[in-house]
Amino acid sequence: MMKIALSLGAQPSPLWTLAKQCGVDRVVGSINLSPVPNANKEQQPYSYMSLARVKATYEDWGFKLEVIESRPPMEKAKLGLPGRDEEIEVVCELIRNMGALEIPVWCPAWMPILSVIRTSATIPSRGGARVTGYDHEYLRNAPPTEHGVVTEEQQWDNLKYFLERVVPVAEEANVKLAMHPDDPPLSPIRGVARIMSSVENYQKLIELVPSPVNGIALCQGNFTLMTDNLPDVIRHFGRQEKIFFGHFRDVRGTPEKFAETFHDDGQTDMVACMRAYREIGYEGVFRPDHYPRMGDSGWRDDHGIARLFAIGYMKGLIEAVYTE
Ligand SMILES: [Mn+2]
Repeated sequence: MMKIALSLGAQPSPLWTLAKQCGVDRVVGSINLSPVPNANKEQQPYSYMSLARVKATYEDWGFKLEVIESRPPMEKAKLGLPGRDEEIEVVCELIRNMGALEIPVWCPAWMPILSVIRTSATIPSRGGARVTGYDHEYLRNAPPTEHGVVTEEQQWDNLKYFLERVVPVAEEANVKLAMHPDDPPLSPIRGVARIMSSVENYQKLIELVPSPVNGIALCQGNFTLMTDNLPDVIRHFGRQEKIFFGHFRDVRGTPEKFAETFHDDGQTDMVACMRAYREIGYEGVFRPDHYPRMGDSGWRDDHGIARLFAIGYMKGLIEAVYTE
């Protein structure tokens, strides 16, 4: 059965209490993994001891640390620049330590330079809630980045170089690699290729360096923009045992123009998706993500109440689908 996890920062907060009260027992670790200058190896955030303390703190509140979604700097690796081997060594160190601590999944992403792009965080949604979105029209005349044209071919070369070094370490550590899609799944943007943007390219990813640990984070908000039949895509990768983690969320629109939505208000058949996860025997965690900003304008509660809505929706859907 799919299990619900929440992304929670490594310091206890009122949200931890709310999550527990909603019956969430699993977390996706959100940790700053940037190397600390002038610190010794033991003091780095990806050291065994640092990660052990994070895991122990979650467990003090009754949370099992299922996934680490934070990433150390990987920009040189993504661009194939000098210094990439040092970045890759940090990634390998993180994965070895996760394995030793039995943290089963790491979620990398491969979006050089531009990362996740939104053109607005204040799009009006239901009842005055505000959501984020992307409209490529605003980037039509955007200048190229300082890196000029970055081709898909270069990106595949750099990703292959990265995976050839990281996958054997992950196999040894028994840590699964769940690659998050490009957000938006659109390529190129401002001259920069974004290769994790199509179902075909995801198949290419898992065949690039074949391994039981080389797989997918099925972020529904991105994948639903790559296909008009997300349940089929879930079955396609599920049959290959390649879905290791996911984000349970929805959008309305196209890769060129979309807005985030509440779970019950998007374009995707969420019930059919949940049935697909049941059919493939998915046993890992999913977390909700990209919550609408609820409440009156100006009222900030760090998305606490929208998370509660998302958890309730997911719990109800899981219970309905897994008992029918
Ligand atoms: Mn996502």
